[in-house]
This record gives sequence, structure tokens and C-alpha cells, in this order.
Amino acid sequence: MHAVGNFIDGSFLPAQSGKTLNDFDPATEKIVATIPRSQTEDVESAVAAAHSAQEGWANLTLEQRANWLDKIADALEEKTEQIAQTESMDTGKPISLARRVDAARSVSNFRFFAEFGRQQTQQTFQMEDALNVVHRSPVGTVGLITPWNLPLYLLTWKVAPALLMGNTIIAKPSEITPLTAHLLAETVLELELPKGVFNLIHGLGPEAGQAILEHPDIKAISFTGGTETGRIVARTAAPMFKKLSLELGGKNATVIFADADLQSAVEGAVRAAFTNSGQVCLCGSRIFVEEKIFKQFKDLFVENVNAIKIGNPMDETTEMGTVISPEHLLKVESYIRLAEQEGGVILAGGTREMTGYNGPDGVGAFLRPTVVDNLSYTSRCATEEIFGPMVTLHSFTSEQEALQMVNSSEYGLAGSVWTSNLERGERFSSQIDSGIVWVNTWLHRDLRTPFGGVKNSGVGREGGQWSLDFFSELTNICIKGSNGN
Ligand code: TXE
Repeated sequence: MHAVGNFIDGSFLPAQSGKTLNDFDPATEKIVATIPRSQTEDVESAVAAAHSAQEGWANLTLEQRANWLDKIADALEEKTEQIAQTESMDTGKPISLARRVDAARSVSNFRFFAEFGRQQTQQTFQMEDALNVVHRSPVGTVGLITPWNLPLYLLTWKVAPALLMGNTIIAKPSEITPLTAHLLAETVLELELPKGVFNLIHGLGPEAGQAILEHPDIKAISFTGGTETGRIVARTAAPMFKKLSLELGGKNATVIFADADLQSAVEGAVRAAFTNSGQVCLCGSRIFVEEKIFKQFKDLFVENVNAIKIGNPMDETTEMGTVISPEHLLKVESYIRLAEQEGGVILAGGTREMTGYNGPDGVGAFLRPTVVDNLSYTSRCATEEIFGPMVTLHSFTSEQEALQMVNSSEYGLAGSVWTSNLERGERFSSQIDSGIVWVNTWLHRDLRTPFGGVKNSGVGREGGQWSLDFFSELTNICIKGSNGN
């Protein structure tokens, strides 16, 4: 167990109050670290450090900052195994997933934005008698607040473009999964990134997080987390006219038409449902299947779900580890009980029994992947975000009916559509109220594309140009008498 500090002005520090919080491994339920329980005064120190660093960092060229991003990417790549092990321990996710997804993507977030930055050209708009030149400047000090499901992956997705565009950072990772953010702070310290450019504050959302939202010198908030917290973020930051990006929850649909390749649709639906124990905001937790193949799909789906190897997250062959915490386990289980009360039929899972593993001491937040049939698509289990290894199955008879069911959700983040008719795939997808839809695949990401949701899934887009726009301010300079030559 080690004591993790805040990272302020290039130094690791305890909270000024001296208070700490415990960080647990959800597979063993043992304390693995303590973190500072930061308050307003800690955020104030971090903002003061960021302010002192702002001008120097903004004065570097885009190329120089892109070079910094590449250096960080290289250093993180060397720590791939350490990142994967740390993330697996902190979240309970399988080590293979932590390597393949969390560690790899954290590196590629920095590499991608370095390269993308270098490709930027200045925008100009020529008029007959004047030239408009669009200048970009940093927003200033920005607050980055991130959740527990993909801790370093989601943090670096914000840190890389924020640094690239010349901002200084106050980052707050989830108090449940603080360790890879600490590793990132250690990395930038080793690389001697100018002090105060990247600051890290640990602590509880309503304390440290809220202090970040309320600080008048933090000019933008990029938040990923639950919808209810998103409301608090918006309520606090919007009246201060801070720039806001909100990536919130989802209740995403997987839609399978009868003409789909059944085997790949089943595999895709299983992956979409249970990757990271169903704790990815893009997970497909409502599965709509055309009536004609419903029975066939259901049998094959359940067979595949039952074959998922659950167990010790550190075991190389484990495919599903724990959910994030014992508290979250209880939340997901309460939905399983609710499903039964609502008349649902549990086709798979529903219990904590593991296939031969229940943590070293028979403890741990392990839950079998759970499939529920026979519930209305309007039931609570099929409409509320559970964010765990639990999905509901529903059948439809027409494209129109499927669309109506899918769009009945309050959320609109992502979805996947499975059909051999690609024209229908695109047409149907374009009518789904959602920021991202995949046809015949899931979580296939090109980092240049817009990422974000509609309805209760958030406001704004991240990715490629959208991230650069969020983390910069534009000044249009109109020069009369210039013909642009
Ligand atoms: O998220 P929170 P939680 C969903 C999922 C999950 C639910 C709650 O349904 O069950 O959200 O998860 C910080 N001011 N998602 O409790 O609370 C908090 O410390 C400022 C979807 O973990 O939203 C953490 O750093 N910050 C999701 C971050 O917000 C505050 C991923 C997210 O925590 C704050 C995770 C406050 N008042 C959960 N309160 C996704 N879309 O990817 C909390 N925080």
C-alpha cells in the first residue's frame, strides 16, 4: 500500500488538511493506497501553480507542445505493463483488457493528438477587400474531471488535446480509481514537463470536484461521468460562462436484423454488452432482435455469455473481472431483483457464483454476466442506466417499431446495428437519436471522429478537431485592404 499525493507545481503533496481517503482493490477488497481528501484550499494552490505556468506554456509553438505529447506517449508506452497492472488492480478489470485497451489507448491518445496538431493549418477567409485570419489561443486553466471505468484512457483523452492547445490543467480522477492518474503525474515529473502545467487533485466529487467547478479562474470544464453529476456540473459552471463539455451516461441499443450474419452479430452483442463488466458508457445494454430470429439469437447469445471466463483479474485468461466496487455490485443486484419483480426471466447469470473463482478469500465484487428476457422495453431495467454486466432482450417486427423502441430512451450516446443490408444500416442509424452508431461492429474508433451524445448523454463532442475547438478560443482578425497575398 502506498500514500499517493496531489501533484501541484511539480511536487507531490498531501491535502492541506492532512485528511486521506482509502483506495480499494475490488477483487480482494483490500486497501491498496491512500489518497489526499482535497478541499478548496488544495484546488486554490493548484490553480495558482497553473496560472504561473500558463504564459510560458502558451508561448511554446504548437510543434513544441506536440513534441511534449510524443515524449509523454513514449514514456507511457515504456510503462505499459505497469499501467495495465495498476489499472487492473484498481478497477478489477482483466489484465489482458487493461493492456489491450487502457494502456494502449492512453499512449495513442497522446500520439494521435501530437500528430493531429502538426497537421493543423491556419484558417483564413478571403473577402474582396479584406482577409479574415482565425487565430487560436488557449482557454487558460482547464478542469478535467473523469470517472472510474476507463481511468487513464479517459483522462489522457482530455489531457492530450488540452496540453496541445496551450492550456494548463487541474485534473481530478475518480476517487475510486486514482492510481494511474498518479502514474501519469510521476511520468510528467520524470520528463520535467514545466512545473504547474499539469496538476492533479485527488478527493471526493462533492468536495475537490465541486471546488474545481466553482473556481473562477478555471475557464473550462471537461467532464465525463454520470448524468446526475453532469447536471450538478452544468448547474455550477454554466452561470459562470465556463466552456463545458459533458460526456454522460448511456442506455445504448444493439439492433439485430434478421439478415445479419448471426455469428458475428452474437459475438458483437456479447462484446458490446459485457466488455469491462458492462461498465463502458458505449456498452449496448438493450438488445433488440428481429422477431424472425429472436429464439435462434437468444439461444446462441446465452451460450456465448455462459462461456465468458470470469475470475481473477490478474489471470491472463480471464475475460471478465469484477464490477468497480462492492457498493456498485449491490446496485446492479438491486436491478436483477427488480427485473424479477417486473416479470423478467433470467436466462444467464443473476448470481455472484463464479466459475471456480471468488477472489483469493472468497470476496470481491464479482457478478456473473446477466441476461434478462421478457421485460418491456419501457421497464425500469430497460430504461435506467445500470452500468454493469446486465442486459435486457427485446424483439421487434419492423424497422419502424425498432426505431420507436430505440428512440424511446432518455439517453442518446451510442448504438450498434447489425444487418447485411448496408444501405439499411446507414439509413436506420441516421434516424437513431445518438451521437455514435456502428454498423456491423462496436467500439471501432477513429480518433479523428466526433465522440459524444445527445439527450441525457451530454453536450458537446470530443475527438479530433472537436477537442481542439473545445480547448481553444478563436479570434477572427479581419484585415481590410489585404488580398491575402
Ligand atoms: O460517477 P460520478 P460515479 C454513470 C454510471 C454510474 C454512475 C455513477 O451510471 O453508475 O454514473 O458513477 C466526480 N462536482 N457513469 O458515481 O459521480 C467524481 O469524483 C464535481 C457513466 O462514479 O459522475 C468523479 O471524478 N465533480 C460514466 C467524476 O465526477 C464531481 C462513467 C465521475 O463521478 C461531483 C462512470 C461534483 N459535485 C459512471 N460529484 C461514463 N459516461 O463513462 C462527483 N464528481
